[in-house]
Amino acid sequence: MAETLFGPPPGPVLDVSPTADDVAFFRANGFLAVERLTTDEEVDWLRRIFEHIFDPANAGNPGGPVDRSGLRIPEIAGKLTQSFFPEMQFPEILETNFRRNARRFAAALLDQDEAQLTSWGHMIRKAPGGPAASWHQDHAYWQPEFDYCALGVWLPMHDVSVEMGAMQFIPGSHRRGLLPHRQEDDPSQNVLMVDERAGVDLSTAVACPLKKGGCTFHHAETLHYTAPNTTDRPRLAFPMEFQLKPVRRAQPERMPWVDEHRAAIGGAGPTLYIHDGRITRL
Ligand SMILES: O=C(O)CCC(=O)C(=O)O
Repeated sequence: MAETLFGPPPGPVLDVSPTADDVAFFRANGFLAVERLTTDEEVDWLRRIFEHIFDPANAGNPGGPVDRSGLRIPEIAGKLTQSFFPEMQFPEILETNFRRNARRFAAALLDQDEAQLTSWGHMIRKAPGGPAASWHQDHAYWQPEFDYCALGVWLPMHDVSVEMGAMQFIPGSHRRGLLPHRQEDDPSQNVLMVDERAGVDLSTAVACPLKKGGCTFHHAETLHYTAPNTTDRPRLAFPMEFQLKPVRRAQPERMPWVDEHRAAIGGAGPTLYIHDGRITRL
């Protein structure tokens, strides 16, 4: 049974929509920073859920955080931990300003019917001293057997600086399609980075520090990165992915880094479609 430990999302209701300039900027650059997507009250409420999920006292619960720091640097000072699909345990997340406004933006930015877009969320905690999230495209993490139409929205639970791990993007990289990636760590860990052969000019990167209540959007093929957290505070971010139902391809896409991960964990497993707190098979 779903927990209702935190009650419904607090008011006030806030409705925001993208401008024509926002849409044009996203289409040209593959990302967009939005000054306010939801209220401070709602971010505080989401943060309480976030801290509950990441509380060591709740370790091992369904949806509990997993270590995504990799094995490469065992002595790393802080961890990067991630909890998948918090809306399964707390479906009231689906009733937030955050999700409603983000879905409206996603429909306009992707030029899709809002009713066809579904979401899944994950929460990422980068502890003080926690590692970078290397340059990657989200699509690189997905299944070669499917085509996707998707974007991510990234909502921090507080003001976020570049030093804490704000999002950074390579403008226009979404127009290059899926780029070659490689396993940055042991393939069992599935920590990906774009391959040097892709020839990415990192000098064009744009960093997007945010005030609480603000967010960034990025296309599934926009290269993005977050720096190591060199502050003394944990960086808490709640990304949500919006997508059309993935479409099976006639031939799988060539994604050798996915093959490597599958081999390391003993196979592919069933392909699941996680949508709005529900799971079905694709
Ligand atoms: O939160 C981070 O550090 C990385 C987030 C990310 O890569 C994403 O949301 O796609």
